Amino acid sequence: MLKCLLATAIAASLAPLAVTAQMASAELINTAGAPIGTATLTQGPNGVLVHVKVTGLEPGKHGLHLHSHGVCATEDGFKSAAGHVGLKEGGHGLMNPEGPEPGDLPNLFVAADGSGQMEAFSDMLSLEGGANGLLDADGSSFIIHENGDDHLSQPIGGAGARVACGILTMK
Ligand SMILES: [Cu+2]
Repeated sequence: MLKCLLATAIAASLAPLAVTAQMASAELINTAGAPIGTATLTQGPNGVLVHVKVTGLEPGKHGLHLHSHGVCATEDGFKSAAGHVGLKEGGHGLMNPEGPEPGDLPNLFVAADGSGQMEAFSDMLSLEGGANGLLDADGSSFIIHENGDDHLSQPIGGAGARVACGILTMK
């Protein structure tokens, strides 16, 4: 009987995790429209876990942000993805005393063979609901920039052109 109760208690304590773990993902494309990787976001109880995996990018550091429109148009160099999620004048950068903007993320590091990965956690984001819900009416997109983000310069940390984009959709 006790064993049975324990098993039930363990099952009950594990169940909410399985039920509430919402996931969203974005298929990343380069400026030629070719697929180069995937970004995955998992909603946790106090924030969002971000995982990005790419191939075929220039080696080195690349700025990585969530932009406020779920649009990836190669014709305009991904400009129609608009600015960062939670854009705030003068507020860009993880190391900025006036920041960061919720869409700001740590850099993605790409190896000599063009492959790269990063994982990060943000308590300023949520998939749905809240001021910075990513899957709102106009959606959101992942943007990878040409250069690293210095986490301080305005408005995008000196990260340069947009070299990859992916529209976030619920999994
Ligand atoms: Cu950006």
